[in-house]
Amino acid sequence: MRTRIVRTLAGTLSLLALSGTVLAPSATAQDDYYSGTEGLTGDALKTKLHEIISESEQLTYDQVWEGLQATDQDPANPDNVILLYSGESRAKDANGGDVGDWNREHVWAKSHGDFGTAPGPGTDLHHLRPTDVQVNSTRDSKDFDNGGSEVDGAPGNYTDDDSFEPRDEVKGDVARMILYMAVRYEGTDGFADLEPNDQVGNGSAPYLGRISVLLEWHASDPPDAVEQNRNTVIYERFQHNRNPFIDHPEWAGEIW
Ligand SMILES: [Ca+2]
Ligand SMILES: [Ca+2]
Ligand SMILES: [Ca+2]
Repeated sequence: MRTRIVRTLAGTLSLLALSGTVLAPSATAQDDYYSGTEGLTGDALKTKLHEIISESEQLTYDQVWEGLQATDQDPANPDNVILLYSGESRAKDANGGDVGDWNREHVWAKSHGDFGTAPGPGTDLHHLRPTDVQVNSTRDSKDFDNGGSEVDGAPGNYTDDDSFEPRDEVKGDVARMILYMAVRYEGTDGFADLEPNDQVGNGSAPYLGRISVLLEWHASDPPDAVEQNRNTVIYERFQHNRNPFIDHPEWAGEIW
C-alpha cells in the first residue's frame, strides 16, 4: 500500500515535470537561496537580500522577447502569453509595436531613473511583462495609485492624469515587482538607486509611488501558483535570481 502511494506521487511529479510546469523549489532549496537572512529585519535584511539577488545574469533587450514568451506563457495555451493589465491571452508571435501587438512593459517605468533598455534594470524580467501596445501607452510612465476612469481595452484597470491602478488579480504582482526593483538596484552598478515613495508625479526621479497603496495591494493579492512559477522560470532558465517578496511576502512589512 505504501509503495503504491509513493509510486503514484512520483508519477504525478514526473507528469508535472513533463507538462512543462516548473514546480516551486522545495522549502529546503529556498532556505538555501536565502541563507544569511535569518533573524534580519529592516535595512540589514534589505542589504543582505540585495547581495543575494544581485548574483544574476543580465539579458539583452532582444532576449527579453524570448524570456517573456516563457515566463508569461498562457497555462492553457503554449502558443500564447497572458497580457498583464488586460488579462488577455495573445499569440506569442504577435509581439511588436503595432496596434494589436503585445510589447515589453516596464512595470518600473524606465523614465523613473532613466535606465533605458541596456542590460540592467531595463532588461530585468522580474518587472517586465507582456502588455497590449495601446494599454501600455495608456499606463505610460505613471505612478501606481487607486482611482480614475476605466482603461479602454483593459477592464478593471483605472487611470487618471497622474496614476494607474491595475486590475485586482495583478495588483499584488505589480507591488512585488516594484519592491524587488527597490532592493535589486541600490545605485551601485552604474544605474540609479531605485526606491518607492508615497507620491505620484515622480517624473524622471528614480522613485515610484505610492508605497502605502502598493503595500495594500501586496496584502490583498498574495502570490499565487502562476506568479510563483514565473519566479522559478526566471530563476532556473534566465537570470538565476529570485524575487524575495514572492517567496517571503512577510519581508515587505519588515523592510517598509
Ligand atoms: Ca491619480
Ligand atoms: Ca496576483
Ligand atoms: Ca534601491
